[in-house]
Amino acid sequence: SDNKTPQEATPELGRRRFFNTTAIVGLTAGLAACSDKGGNATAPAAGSAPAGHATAANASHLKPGELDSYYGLWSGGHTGDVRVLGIPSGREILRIPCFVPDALVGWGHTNESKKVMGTKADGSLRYTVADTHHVHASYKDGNYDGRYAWVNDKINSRVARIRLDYFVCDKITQLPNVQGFHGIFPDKADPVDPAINYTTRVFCGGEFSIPLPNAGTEDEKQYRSLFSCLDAETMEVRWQVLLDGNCDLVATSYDGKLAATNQYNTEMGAKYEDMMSAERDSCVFFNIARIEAAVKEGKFKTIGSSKVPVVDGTRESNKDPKTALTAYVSVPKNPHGVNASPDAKYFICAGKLSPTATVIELAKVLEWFDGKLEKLDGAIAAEVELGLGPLHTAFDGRGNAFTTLFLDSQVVKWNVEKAIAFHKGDKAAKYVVDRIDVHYQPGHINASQSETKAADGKFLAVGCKFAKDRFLPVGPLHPENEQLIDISGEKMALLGDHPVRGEPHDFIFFKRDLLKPKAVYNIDEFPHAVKDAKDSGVTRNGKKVTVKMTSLAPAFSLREFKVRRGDEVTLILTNLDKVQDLTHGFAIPGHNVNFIVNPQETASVTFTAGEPGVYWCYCTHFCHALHLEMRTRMIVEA
Ligand code: CUK
Ligand code: CUA
Ligand code: CA
Repeated sequence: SDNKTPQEATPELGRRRFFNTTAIVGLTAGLAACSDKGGNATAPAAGSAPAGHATAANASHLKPGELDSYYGLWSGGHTGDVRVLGIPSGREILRIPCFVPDALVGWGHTNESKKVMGTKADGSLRYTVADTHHVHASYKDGNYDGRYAWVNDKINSRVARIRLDYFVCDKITQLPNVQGFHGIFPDKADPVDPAINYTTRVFCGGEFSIPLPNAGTEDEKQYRSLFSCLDAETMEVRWQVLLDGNCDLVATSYDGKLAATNQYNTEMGAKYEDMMSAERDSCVFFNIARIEAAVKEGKFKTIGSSKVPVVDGTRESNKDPKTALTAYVSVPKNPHGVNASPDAKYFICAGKLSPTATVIELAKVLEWFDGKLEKLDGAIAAEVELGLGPLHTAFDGRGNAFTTLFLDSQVVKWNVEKAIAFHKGDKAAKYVVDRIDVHYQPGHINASQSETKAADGKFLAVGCKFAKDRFLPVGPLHPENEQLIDISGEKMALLGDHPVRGEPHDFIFFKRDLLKPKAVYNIDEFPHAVKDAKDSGVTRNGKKVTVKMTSLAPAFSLREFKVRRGDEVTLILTNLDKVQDLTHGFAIPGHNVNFIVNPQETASVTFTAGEPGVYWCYCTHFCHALHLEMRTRMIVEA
């Protein structure tokens, strides 16, 4: 490969230097390089063949019946869901609908899921589109604790929470006065109370700056972005911070004291050429304890009809380190991605339009807040060249970082302490350890347990944005290519390609024993549960009819039920089966009804009874040898 830092080869200055003010030309040239990769893709790229690692070569091929060793949670992009993948096999095991209706389970059709998703006054769903980017899970003692995961919807500024005992979305919150909500990350501890060494907050970065309140002014210099904090349990928005520049991705420190978001638009431009006009942007740090103290002391305002306290995090108001709520560390040109190292020492911010990664030392940022570090940029421990288009970084827990190079279609493995030594002047410190070609244009990257103190350095998953020629052609729409790389040795080895339905962005994967999912629901969690088949029946209140029913393979508790044309029918179904994997479905022809009930689950739907006639309601989810016979009749009378 021709992709070398100055250390590895004679520098090709034209390619390797920071993109300068003619950056648009540079960017265009870089993107042209993307299509080259597709054009000559028949020639296998050097480094793509698994080298060494005879044992690892089979690691992604599990024998029949063999279970994966890691759970992976993948965002679904604009399918609005979250996918559960087994790693290392890459098999998709489940899709968890969150923001968007799902026909398999009836998400967005049942009353229970509609309540989570949010409805308009007429009972219809407020939104049926979404764009999920980032999935992160709750922490305890620096590792995942298996309680929750959160995912963002960029389009409508929503946060969804997933319960990891049932793998279902149980709450969705919309952020006020935020557009283009992008980065999300839970905290890992409380900044003040050492007994709280687990997640109690979720931080959210607002990417698009807007007028606040949004009264439609055209002058973009008036636009601002907000950084939001949610309560992890109640999912209510606790506070927001007003910023100069935008927010993007989010990282949190292991001690709970700091959160940060990278800013690519410190210029506060409305056009991309304006957004990339400055040579340096920022990674802005938040002093969580001080922000919460300011909120307590009433030092906030509110915006528009929102009651959420908004503190002032702008540069002008936060010049004095001793009282500052925010600290803007400078980072080269349009950074993308900020990731916390598992040794809890650093945040790494990738340059995107600069070929560099910036290593920021958290202890120094805290020193600055204490008034003990003269210049904030003294917190920059290293700023080293990696390659073109660095985006996101993962870690192996052995001091190495892995950064995706979008334009180079590579992953670069580099040693953080050596990069720091190099930055300090030790030009013999060889910080780049290895490079591997990936296929193609990687965005997110993550290693097994990477974002925990238990990073284990076994596997690396790479979200390649373009699959091009890697799978059977299926017309113009290509899948994405999630590649798996063995990182257990010094050199990386490509293990496999996994096609995934568009369009995952971010993902995490962690040891399977961190989760204890339940195969059967607790019937008491459903307030409307029909706990006994004898409670089945039809009750009428004017035009409103309630039908209560249970399922127990291979029958529904009612053989038939009668309603009248135009009735508003609410049908409540409890699955009394207690056996693992015994799910039933319930469909009514002509009434747009179909949903499932898992063992001991209750779900309900509300619909208007149509034309008089007989409607065979049937089980849609294969459950029993008599699955086809599992039916009931809805008789609609005139
Ligand atoms: S962003 Cu997609 S490659 Cu939305 Cu996480 Cu970086
Ligand atoms: Cu019950 Cu199929
Ligand atoms: Ca910029």
